[in-house]
Amino acid sequence: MEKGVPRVGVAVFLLSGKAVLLGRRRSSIGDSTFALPGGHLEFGESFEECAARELKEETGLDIDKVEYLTVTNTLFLEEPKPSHYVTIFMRAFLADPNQVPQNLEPQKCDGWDWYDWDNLPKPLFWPLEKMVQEGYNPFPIG
Ligand code: 8DG
Ligand code: MG
Ligand code: MG
Repeated sequence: MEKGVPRVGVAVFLLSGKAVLLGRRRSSIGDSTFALPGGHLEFGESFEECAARELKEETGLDIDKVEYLTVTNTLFLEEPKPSHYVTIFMRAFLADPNQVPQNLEPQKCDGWDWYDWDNLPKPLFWPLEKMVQEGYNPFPIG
């Protein structure tokens, strides 16, 4: 196996009511599975800046109340291109609740939609599926 270096991903739980924004990936990693918006941390960025930039690039949405939730250390060895990600998970809300997601990178995603946390689509991107199975909940308490 050709070894690269670990990379930093930032994934965003964008929440609206009981729902979360997901899109079906078109990628060498997790192709055709439903995943959170997000991408790679760029040089000099804060996690919050990366979250806001990726959301804007991928969905056109402006986000608000961006905060850190958790981190994972994940090996994608079964993928066409084996890779290793340290992924920072952030939570955010819509800056304007009337804004509608657009599919601005159709080569990377089939489209964005809201899914109730109690009724998530299948198959989820496996790292996300694992978090859900372990009982992870991104919603604020109370
Ligand atoms: P970029 O060129 O826009 O910077 O990157 P991207 O094409 O948008 O990257 P990405 O694959 O969407 O996200 C980077 C990595 O983050 C991804 O390959 C693996 C990791 N990652 C997880 N979970 C999730 C998730 O739920 N969604 C996203 N988008 N990435 C995730 O570990
Ligand atoms: Mg991106
Ligand atoms: Mg992405």
